Amino acid sequence: MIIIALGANLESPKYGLPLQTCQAALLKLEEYGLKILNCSRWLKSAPVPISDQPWYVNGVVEIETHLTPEDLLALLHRVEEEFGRVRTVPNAPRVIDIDLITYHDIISDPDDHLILPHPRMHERAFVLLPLLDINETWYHPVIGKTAKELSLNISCEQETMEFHSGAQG
Ligand code: PH2
Ligand code: MG
Ligand code: MG
Repeated sequence: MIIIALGANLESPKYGLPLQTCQAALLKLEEYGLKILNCSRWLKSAPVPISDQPWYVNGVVEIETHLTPEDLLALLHRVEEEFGRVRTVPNAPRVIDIDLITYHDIISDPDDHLILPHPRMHERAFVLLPLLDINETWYHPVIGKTAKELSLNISCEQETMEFHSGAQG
């Protein structure tokens, strides 16, 4: 299973609110040849670490691709750039962030440029909770726990909310 995660907490001049930007980014990734197999619900989530940034919109998507993990990551970065992502400091607010979470059962070497599974995915509500929509039994090959088990250990300060019908995000 290949999983990517999307997040946004700033409006984008071209695509609008964070939810619309995430949805537009998915369409763009399809144009670039990724096949979208499953899409989670979208969540609103408090910034991690806690700060006075706007809340994020987050979701995860299961995809299929013939790209290698490195080429897939390069494509994700290219789409981030096309959507106006400007990299400043870590965890800065952003119009779009697209992360590669897991690529089948690949486990990277610790000094690889691309760490798989994503090194912080197992502690983040905004990745784990949407992942439950897609596959609760996904098994973290390093930690040895399922997505469901990992979700039970999420720290309680990570607030999340579901979108209600009609919400625009
Ligand atoms: N992304 C981060 C850092 N913190 N917090 C939330 N709620 N959602 C995110 O997508 C997020 C974050 C770094 O990429
Ligand atoms: Mg990220
Ligand atoms: Mg990122």
